[in-house]
Amino acid sequence: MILMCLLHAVQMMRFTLALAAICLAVSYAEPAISQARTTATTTSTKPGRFLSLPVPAKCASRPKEFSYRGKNMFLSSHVPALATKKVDWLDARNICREYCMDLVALETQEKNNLIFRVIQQNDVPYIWTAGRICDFNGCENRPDLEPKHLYGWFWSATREKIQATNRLPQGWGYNPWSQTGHKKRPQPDNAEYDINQTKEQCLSVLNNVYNDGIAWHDVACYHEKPFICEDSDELLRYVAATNPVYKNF
Ligand SMILES: [Ca+2]
Repeated sequence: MILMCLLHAVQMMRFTLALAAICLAVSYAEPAISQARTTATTTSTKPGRFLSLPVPAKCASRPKEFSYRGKNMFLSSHVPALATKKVDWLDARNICREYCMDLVALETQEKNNLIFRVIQQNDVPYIWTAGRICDFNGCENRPDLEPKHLYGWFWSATREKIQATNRLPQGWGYNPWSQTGHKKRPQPDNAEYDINQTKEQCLSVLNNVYNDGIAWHDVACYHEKPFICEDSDELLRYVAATNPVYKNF
């Protein structure tokens, strides 16, 4: 019985991962507007990209720089193999995922404060987070996500919704979205769309790029940035269930 349940769980996980890979194959990555393309090349130059599956040996030896509530994290620029790497949003996710991690999700003010401190103390100019706007296949016919710029954002790592962008999030003492940007308007502002018709679909934390302190910005996903990875319970469970050698992480 236990074996059957385990097999069922593994099958469900495979299905979920396959579904996630299909749903997010259309995801592209981006950073600050100052690096915006000026041509009409509006989509990724790397078509047909998918989410990566975890690599058990990398999961077992993943970098553990700091942790929050039992989840290990690392800043890519502090890992020797990744120190000089700046990558687009999907590449950042996939690098994390090979370690059984994903881009960091900032669900609470306490966790957001921790990540803001890491950025401040290490003088990091910007990072990618797991935040993305739900505007790909599977996000249509969802009145709860409309209008998208207010209600359509979510943490791709956990598929958890992000609270309305124009209000103080419940349980927070400040709105993490910047109140300014390229258009001198509150974020998200989809500003790059006016320049080259590239949508700002990914969530980056920028460090005072617009003299606005450390704050959230919607940015075009093709921009290349360092990133913070966080343990993915889902991927760790998947690897533990499918690879008896890696039971304990
Ligand atoms: Ca923006």
